[in-house]
Amino acid sequence: MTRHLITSALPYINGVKHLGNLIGSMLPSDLYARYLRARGEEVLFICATDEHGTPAELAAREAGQAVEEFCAEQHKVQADLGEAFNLSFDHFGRSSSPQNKELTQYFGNKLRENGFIEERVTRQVYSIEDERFLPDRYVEGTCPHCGYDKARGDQCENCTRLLDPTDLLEPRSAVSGSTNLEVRESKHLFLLQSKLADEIRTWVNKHADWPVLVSSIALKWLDEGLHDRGITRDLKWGVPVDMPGMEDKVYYVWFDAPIEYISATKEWADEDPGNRDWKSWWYEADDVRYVQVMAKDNVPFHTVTFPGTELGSREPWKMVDFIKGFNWLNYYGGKFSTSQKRGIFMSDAIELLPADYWRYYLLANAPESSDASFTWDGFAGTVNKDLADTLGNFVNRALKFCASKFGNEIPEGGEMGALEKKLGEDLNARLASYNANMQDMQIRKAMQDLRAIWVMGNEYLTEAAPWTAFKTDPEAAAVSLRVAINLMRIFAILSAPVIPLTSQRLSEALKLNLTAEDWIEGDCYEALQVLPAGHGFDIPEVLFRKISDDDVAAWETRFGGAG
Ligand code: B3M
Ligand code: ZN
Repeated sequence: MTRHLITSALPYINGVKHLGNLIGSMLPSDLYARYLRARGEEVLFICATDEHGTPAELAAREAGQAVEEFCAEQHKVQADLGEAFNLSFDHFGRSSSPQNKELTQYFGNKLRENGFIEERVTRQVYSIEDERFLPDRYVEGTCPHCGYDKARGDQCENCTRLLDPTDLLEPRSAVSGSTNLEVRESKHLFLLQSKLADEIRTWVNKHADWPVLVSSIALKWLDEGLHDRGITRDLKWGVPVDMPGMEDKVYYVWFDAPIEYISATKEWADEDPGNRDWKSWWYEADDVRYVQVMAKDNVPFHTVTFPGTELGSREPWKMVDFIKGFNWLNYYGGKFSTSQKRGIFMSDAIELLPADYWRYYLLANAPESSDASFTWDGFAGTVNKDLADTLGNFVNRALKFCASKFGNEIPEGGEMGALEKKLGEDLNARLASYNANMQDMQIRKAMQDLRAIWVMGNEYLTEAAPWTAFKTDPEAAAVSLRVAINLMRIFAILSAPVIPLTSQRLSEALKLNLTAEDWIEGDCYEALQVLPAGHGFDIPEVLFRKISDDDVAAWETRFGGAG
């Protein structure tokens, strides 16, 4: 039996994540994990906060906190928001964990032993007042090409030319504004990716099933030629380099962050060592299918850099089998931005509406084949049409009508006929497509299938018309209500990976005791007959409230809309 390892790209620690981050990795990986569990598969779903690097240090400084304290607090904030959105991680770890320190140092030493790491002396800008080396992008000054006075040491945003910090005129520290800078020499570890390039390419080429978005980014990087990369930094916050003469250095955040996928698995196992084995998921793990989910900017690090680390270890570490990459979700055509606080953040979203509204909207509009744009109008349209009118309305009107005519249990009498046979066949076809799209992680297509399945509920009721049938043929009305309530059970099960909370509410209203392992296996015509006459139900509160024009106007004002 194949076991399934799923990792979501690790959200960076520097603040609450926005909806673009959510749909770029965490939510689609959760959908996939939930789906596979429902199909009875063994799943390990891992995520963590990515905590090292200069942006974390600077965010902590801005918050007036020590970086350790800042990260601990932000980790908790992100873990709580993950729970609020029902992200079903088996473990939500921290890249600052002792486990990650150990494994990062382990990989560093292995690579060095195997001749893939060498020491080189680099020249870097040092800020005397800040008492630190400045990463290139934290040196600011005037661009020598276009005169733009806020150019960064790595690139001029105005003319897009790539720069070296020493190219800048009147350079200053972006941390403090100090102009008291000098260039100092510093010794660093370099990962000799050029030596691994052929092996990495061979490995990439073995994965013909990767989405074009992913393989094209990987091949572009390989085609441009892999440069040897500095993998250490002169910072205090990070995994310390445990090599002589390197005492003041830490590993570069992009070196230790992917290793945290492994380390987080170890964190998970260390919580229950008698019952959990991290290594069997990662080492000589031939029975594991490993799927990673991420936004497109992270693809190079997962198709080239991290595989290079694994290959260079010369040990049989589990390498990724399938990568699902996403484009950007924009906010009114512009970027969501954590640093500029533009767009909608997970904390805002959950305060406005329950998780399922966002989960469904985001998955149905996932930026899969191209970038997508969030607008409040679009959001309201999807929620009102699909969730409120199609799914919610079907449930409430059928249950209410049934209760008023037959009481709060499934009515007896009558026989299923041609209409129900056709419904069973239509369901079979759609479910096959839904299963296939879920397996392939074709998220939008899967959501179209789910919506089409919901639509069958209203279409069935419209044709069967129990409200008119009741007057002349109460048995016929009883059949269609019985079938409708069984349909609700089917909806509750098939919708669970997408809208788990609503599914749970339906399960309670229909007294189903559904678990995360339930699915509709086999013939849907049979599934239409699972709940027998006499089975009791409650009428749930309205499942989804409609979003009004006033809501849209208010939220556009609050969050900034088109303007
Ligand atoms: N932390 C995502 C980002 O901040 C980055 C992902 C790491 S995955 C190992 O862009
Ligand atoms: Zn310029």
